[in-house]
Amino acid sequence: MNMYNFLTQPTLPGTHALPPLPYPYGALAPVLDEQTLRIHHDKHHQKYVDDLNKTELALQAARKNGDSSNIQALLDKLAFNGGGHILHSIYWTVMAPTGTGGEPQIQTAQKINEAFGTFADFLKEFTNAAGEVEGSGWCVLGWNPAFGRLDILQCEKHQNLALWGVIPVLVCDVWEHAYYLDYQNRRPDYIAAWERLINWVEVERRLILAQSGKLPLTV
Ligand code: MN3
Repeated sequence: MNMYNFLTQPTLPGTHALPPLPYPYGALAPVLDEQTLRIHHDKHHQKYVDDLNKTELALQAARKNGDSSNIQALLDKLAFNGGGHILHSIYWTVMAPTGTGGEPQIQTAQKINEAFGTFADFLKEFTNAAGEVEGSGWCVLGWNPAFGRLDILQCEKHQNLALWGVIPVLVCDVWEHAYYLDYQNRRPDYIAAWERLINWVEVERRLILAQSGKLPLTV
C-alpha cells in the first residue's frame, strides 16, 4: 500500500522537487516506451519544477523590494509552471502497467455513475474530451467540492479552463511530448491505449482524499 507524503508545513519558495516515478521507466511499455518516460519525467516535468522554483524566488524578491513591475508575467508563470508540476505529479501516479491497475473501485464507480450515468458513458465522454483538447493540454476528472460531484474538464496548457476548487483525481496528458515518440500525430490511439494503463486503485485513493480536501503530489 502506498504511503502518501502529506504536507505538515508550507512548501518554502523555490524548494519544489521532482517526485520520483513510482515504477521503472520501462514499466509502461509498450503503451509508453522507456524513452518517452525518461524525457517526459526527467526533462519536461523537471523543467516545470525548476521554472516554478525560479518564479517563486523572483516573486519573493519582488515582494521584498516592493517591485510590482513584473507582476503579470510572474503570476502567469506561477499558474503555468505550478499547474504543470501538480498535473504531472498526479499523472505518474494514476498509471500502472497494463493489467495491474484494477477496475473502478466502489467510491469511484458510485460517483462516476451519479455524474455520468454509467462507466461506459464516462469513458466515452473522457475519451472525446481528451481527444478534443485544443493544442497542448490535459483531460481531467476531478472532485468538485462546491457541487459535490465529479466533473470532467479540459485544460489548455496547464492552467486554462480550470474550474475553481476542483481537485484532479485522474489526469491524461495530451501534450504531444506525452505521446509523440510512440504515436506521432495519432492522439486518439494514445488515449485509447493510455486508458488501459489507468490505476483505478490510485484513483479511488485520490478521490477519497479529495473528498477531504487533500491532493498529495507524491506517493
Ligand atoms: Mn507532460
